[in-house]
Amino acid sequence: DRDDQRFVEIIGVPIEAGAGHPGALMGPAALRTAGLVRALRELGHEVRDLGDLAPEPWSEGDAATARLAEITAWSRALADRSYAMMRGGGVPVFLGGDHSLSMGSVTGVARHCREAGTPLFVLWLDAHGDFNTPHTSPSGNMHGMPVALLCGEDGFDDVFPPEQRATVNPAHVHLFGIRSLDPGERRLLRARGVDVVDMRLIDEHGVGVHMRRIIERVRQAGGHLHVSLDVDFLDPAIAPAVGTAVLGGATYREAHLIMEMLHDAGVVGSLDVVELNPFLDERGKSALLLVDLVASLFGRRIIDPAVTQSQIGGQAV
Ligand code: 4U7
Ligand code: MN
Ligand code: MN
Ligand code: MN
Repeated sequence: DRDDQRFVEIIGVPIEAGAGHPGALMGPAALRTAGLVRALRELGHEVRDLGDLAPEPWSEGDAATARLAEITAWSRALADRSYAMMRGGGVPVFLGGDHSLSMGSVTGVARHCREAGTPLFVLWLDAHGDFNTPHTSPSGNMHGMPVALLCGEDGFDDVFPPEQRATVNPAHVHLFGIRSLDPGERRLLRARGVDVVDMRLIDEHGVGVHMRRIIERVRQAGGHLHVSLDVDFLDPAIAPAVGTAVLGGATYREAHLIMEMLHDAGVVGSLDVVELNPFLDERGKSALLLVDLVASLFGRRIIDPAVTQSQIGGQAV
């Protein structure tokens, strides 16, 4: 009886080589345990769980070389899989795993959008800008670099040689919830014209104002919106399962409102749920919250909006 049923394809990407703390490779399992597939099916969607991605074996060396080789193997395998999932016509949902996986997931989406002539927009829900390059990164951790790679910055030829790269226009990237930027990435973000909605703007205007602006832009372009949800976007009090907690994150209601607005706009074509570190969770509460947020993004609501509207006399809410 719903008119918004989708074909949702879920794939786990248990990678943690991009993060500073181990544990994120348990993320896909925890999200499944928390009921992600069931929640989406209960909403009436057709859901296929493809299990976890398995890349080709990578070569070992010293620690840093092995990490780069591992991330390269995952990124290339995931980009190919993501592209194939897009061609299949469903909504791919990528379960992390650390945020370096978005190098692969979004590259695959971008290859498809380029071919289809569809403008690609990215909404990056995160405490961090993730716009470091190997030259600017203070930590060397690649989960702090995916947006830079996706926007075509230099220093990533090991991950994708130029012919495998599919980039996103930095002017089509919206970073949202930001409260921690390193000096190098801040300079780069400004130079490339990336839209940064930091927590200060959210406090002053509320999330609704900026979400409406972003959604309207995607709609008018007839674009595809890829949403990348880093658990540390949320306040650590409600989502403690992160290795990179930053105080002052999004509240429960702010996060739900964002998901509800995105659902109603019908613009989201692909999703990453990343950086869940179940080793650091408290009785599964972060995983359960993420499942609730994904359910909101796919149409769960408290009450049918038509009912609410009749109660307030037909005024648009
Ligand atoms: B995440 C950091 F220095 N910027 O580059 C870095 F603060 O995917 C953190 O958003 C990156 O969690 C966090 O290491 C990456 C650091
Ligand atoms: Mn982050
Ligand atoms: Mn991130
Ligand atoms: Mn993180």
